[in-house]
Amino acid sequence: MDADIRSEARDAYRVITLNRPEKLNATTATMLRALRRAFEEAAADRACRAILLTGAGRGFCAGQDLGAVNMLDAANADLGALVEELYNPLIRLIRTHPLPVVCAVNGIAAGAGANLALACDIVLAARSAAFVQAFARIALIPDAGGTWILPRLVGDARARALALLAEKISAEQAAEWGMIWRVIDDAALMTEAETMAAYLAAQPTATLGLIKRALNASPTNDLDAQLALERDLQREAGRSGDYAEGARAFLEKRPPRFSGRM
Ligand code: T3D
Repeated sequence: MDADIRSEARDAYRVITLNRPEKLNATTATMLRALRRAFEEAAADRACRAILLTGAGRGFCAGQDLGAVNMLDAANADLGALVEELYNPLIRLIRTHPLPVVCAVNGIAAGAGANLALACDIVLAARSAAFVQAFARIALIPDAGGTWILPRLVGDARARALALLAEKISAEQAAEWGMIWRVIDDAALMTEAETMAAYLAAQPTATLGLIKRALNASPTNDLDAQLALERDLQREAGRSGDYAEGARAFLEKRPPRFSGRM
């Protein structure tokens, strides 16, 4: 594993840590490739049933490392190619990942770093953390899925102001607006995030993957298409051993023991 990314296996989940703390975990091509590999490896590991993403040091991620782009040559740089090769596959991978992905935003999340966090399924943030769509400050547009996910999370008016003004907002404001799930006191963030990852890792993993599929399809489906999709996915879920176990455990008044498989 590349030094810029740490991937640590716990009992049934992995903790993936962005690891360039001296640069607030600003991303480089090497780091983004390693991050993608870490998510792919987690998907291929049958023992892994959840992922926790966080950052080392005082920041979560300051977005693209602006020092890694040759600024003198910036006018000729094809940032579209960079986005296509490095950011887009990563955001798609996280959104469609078969495992639930929790993000513990331990500090500032700026630019693509903010949108990387928002691509995760459940976002927890330290009380001292903040989010900034920093792009317009350097004459770029929000990428890493920002223009897709922001209006869906906070509505058009807030998404426009966040993107055009590039103002920093606190974790508490982000939670109040529904941009993230919950704010946690700084000292408790990682304990709570690991507890959540461990909880998710003991749930019916394959069914959680189906839930993600249904939610991912929702923004582009009309009601009829979504109802049809729910029927199909529920058919799959209903045939799983975990459904039988969940129903049996309920009737027997005991906690379920989910295998995580279909
Ligand atoms: O390739 C492309 O450009 C296309 C893709 C673009 C995707 C993007 O993400 S564009 C947006 C890029 N990110 C930014 O514009 C954010 C830049 N950083 C900041 O605005 C501030 O650093 C923060 C608001 C994130 C945090 O501020 P603060 O005061 O807490 O920390 P700081 O002192 O500014 O930063 C600490 C160090 O990290 C500092 O290094 P030094 O002086 O101690 O050696 C700073 O230069 C470095 N750093 C922070 N962000 C970046 C960075 N170095 C390189 N790239 C960064 N993005």
